Amino acid sequence: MRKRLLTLLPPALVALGVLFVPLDMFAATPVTRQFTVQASQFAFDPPTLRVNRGDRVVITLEATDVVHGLYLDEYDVNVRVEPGLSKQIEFVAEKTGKFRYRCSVSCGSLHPFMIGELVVMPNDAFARAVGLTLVAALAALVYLSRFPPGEA
Ligand SMILES: [Cu+2]
Repeated sequence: MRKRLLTLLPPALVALGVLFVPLDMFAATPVTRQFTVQASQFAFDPPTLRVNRGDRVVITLEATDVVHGLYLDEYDVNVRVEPGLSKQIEFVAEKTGKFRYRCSVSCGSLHPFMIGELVVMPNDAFARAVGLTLVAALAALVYLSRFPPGEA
């Protein structure tokens, strides 16, 4: 029984490595993500922007009714846009997490609720998932070759 467990130890260690070692070289290549966000009383459309870490984010902000703004503290973004016009915002999403952005111009009674969300995903989740699957498959092969089913 102990021998069987020992057989699984090396692949388990490799699996931990796959999970936690920084894998920058396997990370998805950063791309430019373009969004057009329409600001109107009292919402952003679309309300959620999803990108991967390292992506260059280009947001074209349009105001459809009155003057609005877009304020995203963590990325040092704060712009104001006149109705009928648009403004471009550009930054590199180097921090992962969920970040709220809000309207920075008092645009009416529900202005405090005019909120959107930027979601920055770690860009190596897919590479790690593939790596783990391969390690698990290898471990199963090694285990079965040493302890074929049916043998005591
Ligand atoms: Cu507003």
